[in-house]
Amino acid sequence: MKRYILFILLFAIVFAGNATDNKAKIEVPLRFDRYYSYDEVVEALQVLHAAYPEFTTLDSIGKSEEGRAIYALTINNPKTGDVLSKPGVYVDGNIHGNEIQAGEVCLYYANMLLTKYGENEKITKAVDKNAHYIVPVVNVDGRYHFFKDGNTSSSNRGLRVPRDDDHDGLFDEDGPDDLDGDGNICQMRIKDEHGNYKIDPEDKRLLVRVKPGEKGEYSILGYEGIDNDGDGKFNEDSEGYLDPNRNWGYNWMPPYIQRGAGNFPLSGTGIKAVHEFMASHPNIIIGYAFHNTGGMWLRVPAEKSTEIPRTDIAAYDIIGNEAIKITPGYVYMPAYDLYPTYGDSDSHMFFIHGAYSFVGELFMRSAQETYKVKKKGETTAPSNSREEQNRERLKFNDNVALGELYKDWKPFTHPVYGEIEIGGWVKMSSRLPHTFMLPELVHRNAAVVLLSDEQTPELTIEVFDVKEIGKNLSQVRVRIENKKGLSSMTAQAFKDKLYQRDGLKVEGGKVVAGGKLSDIRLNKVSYKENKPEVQFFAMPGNSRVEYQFLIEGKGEITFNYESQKAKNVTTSVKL
Ligand SMILES: [Ca+2]
Ligand SMILES: [Ca+2]
Ligand SMILES: [Ca+2]
Ligand SMILES: [Ca+2]
Ligand SMILES: [Zn+2]
Repeated sequence: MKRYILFILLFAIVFAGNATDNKAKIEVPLRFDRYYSYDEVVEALQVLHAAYPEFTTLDSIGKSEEGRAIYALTINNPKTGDVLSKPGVYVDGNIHGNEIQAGEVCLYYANMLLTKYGENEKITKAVDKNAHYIVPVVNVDGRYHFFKDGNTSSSNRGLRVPRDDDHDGLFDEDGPDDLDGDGNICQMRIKDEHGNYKIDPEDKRLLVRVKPGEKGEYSILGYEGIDNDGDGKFNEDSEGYLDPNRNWGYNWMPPYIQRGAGNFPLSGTGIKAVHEFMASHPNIIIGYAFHNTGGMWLRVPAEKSTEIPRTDIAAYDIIGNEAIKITPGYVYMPAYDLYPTYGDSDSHMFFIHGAYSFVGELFMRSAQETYKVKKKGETTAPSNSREEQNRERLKFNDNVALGELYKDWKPFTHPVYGEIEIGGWVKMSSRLPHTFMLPELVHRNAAVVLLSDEQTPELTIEVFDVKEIGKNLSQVRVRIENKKGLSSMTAQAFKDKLYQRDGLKVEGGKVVAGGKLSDIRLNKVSYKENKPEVQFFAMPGNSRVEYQFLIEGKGEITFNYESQKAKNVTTSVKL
């Protein structure tokens, strides 16, 4: 008897141990066959930083409305230069609380750079060449609550700034309620012979609409929930809503023009923190904001009437046109083609911080929705009716996703409706790939960021011709090249004088005249009228320019091309 009790006790201890320790240990390399909760993302960043202290800085750059820390991981090889001296590549994700795989893309990118450094040539070059700034989770409260609370796949997107949606004087008083406590907000349905739905004869878990004159079996009551404030309406005022991707500084519009904009730009505490982080890293030359869903690479403008210089579009195209091949099925287009937005992060990055900016809309629903066979000779499977698509999606759930995407209908006694049923698609069922598909998604999208690392400017400078043309007077020709696709400064930033323009400075001797060699064969030079020792110009992608200077005096003359975003280059000549 005693042994029996001891055995039970031991069993209880082991079991309790397991129950409290259900969190997987987070180690380097990170895993991408699962999703990390907010706390786990923080831990993942900490273990990466601990494993590569010489290459990484981990900063808490600000706090959310609920006081959670927003982390930025900086990856830089100090042996190849100071972090601010290199073209900066910025990557963030999960600004919408439910778009969690965006965080995984960022973590994967960081993990890839650090774990493959020294082993893989491309990665080694990217780490040595660029400064990498990674903010995996912008909406930290959103990620926390998406895991912890009952949600649908598209709820819990905004910031935790209370708002009285139904103007009853109460704030966020009636959100959806996870009645069965399974972590999902599913659907409620009730038996009803006058209802518009009946059981799908082909799959009894689904409902189909009745035809005119046909007898119904069910009515759909909507999302799981009760009337928390007893006003006769269900779930009419849920958390927020402040859309963090409508709260940025460029072209912000108030809420009566655009819902969710917030009371003023950067009113979200975390949004302001991220803006300040970008501002304090003026070397950021390209930025990615990852979202879901739809399979898209979006560039500026976000609103059709805004004009973007042609040369900037050409630079975007170099990456965009390649990105759609790296991520099959994605499209590349201006953001306004999807719908116009104001105060979005990509416009903010481009117009305020002078960086090329992409939105990566991760994941195509069709990837896990369709479960159909192409007939011989067909290039794509035929598109089916909505009902047929639901059946296919459910087959995908059953036979590929191990049944994890859909909850069978279960009876529930509702305080108002009485006997109902709860069931349907769970929060992880759409907008997110099933975890077995996650590794491919994160890799392909991180590969696009890697491609833009390669396209950040690589400048060279040389003195290629020196002639003595008079007593104590020399003619010196300098050539600067940019061998990569992105300009050292966007044409927009140059035009707007967003910051000190890139340019060439001559030091040493007295520069009598200087200017661009507009035709080297005909010796044509456009001399600058004043201060010829300073010439302002950007180095566009894949470009080469020659400058000519007439210099009085002898000694060492240096030529510095200085750029806020590209790495400075310098050369000198002895006259
Ligand atoms: Ca209210
Ligand atoms: Ca539930
Ligand atoms: Ca209510
Ligand atoms: Ca409710
Ligand atoms: Zn989004």
